[in-house]
Amino acid sequence: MGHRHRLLDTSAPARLAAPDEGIGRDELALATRNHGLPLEALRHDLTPPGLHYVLTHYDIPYVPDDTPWRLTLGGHVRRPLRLDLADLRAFPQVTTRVTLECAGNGRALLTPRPVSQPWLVEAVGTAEWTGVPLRLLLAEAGVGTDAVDVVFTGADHGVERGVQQDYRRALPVEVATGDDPEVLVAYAMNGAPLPPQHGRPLRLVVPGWYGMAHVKWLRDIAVAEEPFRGFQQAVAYRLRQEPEDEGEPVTRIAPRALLVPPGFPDFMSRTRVVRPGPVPLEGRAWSGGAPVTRVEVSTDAGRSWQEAGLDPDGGHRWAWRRWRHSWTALPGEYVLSARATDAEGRTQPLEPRWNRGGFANNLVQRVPVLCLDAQTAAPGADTHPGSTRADSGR
Ligand SMILES: Nc1nc2c(c(=O)[nH]1)N[C@H]1C(S)=C(S)[C@@H](COP(=O)(O)O)O[C@H]1N2
Ligand SMILES: [Mo]
Repeated sequence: MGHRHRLLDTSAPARLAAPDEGIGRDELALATRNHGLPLEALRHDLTPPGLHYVLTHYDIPYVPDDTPWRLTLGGHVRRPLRLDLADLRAFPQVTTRVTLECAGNGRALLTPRPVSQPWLVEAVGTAEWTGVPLRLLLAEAGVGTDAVDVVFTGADHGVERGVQQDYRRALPVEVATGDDPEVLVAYAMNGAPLPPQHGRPLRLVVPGWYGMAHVKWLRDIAVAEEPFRGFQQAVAYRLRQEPEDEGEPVTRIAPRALLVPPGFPDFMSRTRVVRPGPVPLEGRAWSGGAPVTRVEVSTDAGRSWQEAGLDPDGGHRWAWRRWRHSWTALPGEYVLSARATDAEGRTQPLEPRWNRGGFANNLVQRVPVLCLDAQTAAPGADTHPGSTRADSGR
């Protein structure tokens, strides 16, 4: 399955930040390459191009439009395949609306902070992905009866904690050949060819699973008769308390609800400012394990909760659902939160659940809000809200 060299001595565990260590230059460099969804864009059913979050471990491969692309499908199969984009388009085509979330979403809210891409809560987006069901390609190739894993390789290459590698991840053969969820080899996003940062020209889409499974720039699929032990499977993306733990693999997306932050923001703190009176609250909720069945809202930092209304899912099982709640704001300071629960009773914690990689932290969001009294809240240009909290620098 390709070669792997060690550039450095060992694959050191990912670093944890020291108790008072701020975000460093290396984390800042990752954060400027890998951007999140601006939370106000939660208003869109489908995330507009460019506002969907992006996470890329190494470099975005340069794939000009006229580049011939071959997807190979081999390993333990009866008939190895070599497919170009026209071959893939000749297979039945499926379009699925999918909410994608990075497994590291929420990482920077953990203490101690695992040093990596420092997401707060914004590593999410929803798109319509069009492509070929993976199970049809595997059926065409004929999967051996002793198959265990199906391994997906991207065209990007890098070195991570001393291990040089192509980005590579596997799915259990039952998931790869199953139809719930229907895994796609996708060639379009929102009806257009994939943008470079989202995997042009081909990517895997695994509805309900965290982002790391959705291999971009997909160039090879290999059926394996032994469990895949590559870096992104056996070293990264495992829930561990100690570096030497074997850990549980990160798989499906834990439930999460997010609010569209109401009112208007303070430039530096991003504290929200609202005027007294009715403040409609809305947001999105999703879960990769089972459909979201309940969203609750709190305006007092999680001390009390009220039931929010859930919009119909519109038949989009794998996409986020809109929720709404009406709130009447009185002058004062608030912390708003929303909490999702799914059909199997999974919900979101009020205290973070820590693990070394900072994965699957679905801690409830906290949105600080300042409601001004009616006088200071008068709208206008260059008025001074009268509170130091809302009076930003530029
Ligand atoms: N080839 C390749 N595929 C990849 C990655 C990568 O670095 N290389 N990153 C993964 C991770 S960790 C995430 S969260 C998603 C992000 O997908 P997006 O950038 O389209 O939102 O892609 C996944 N697929
Ligand atoms: Mo990710």
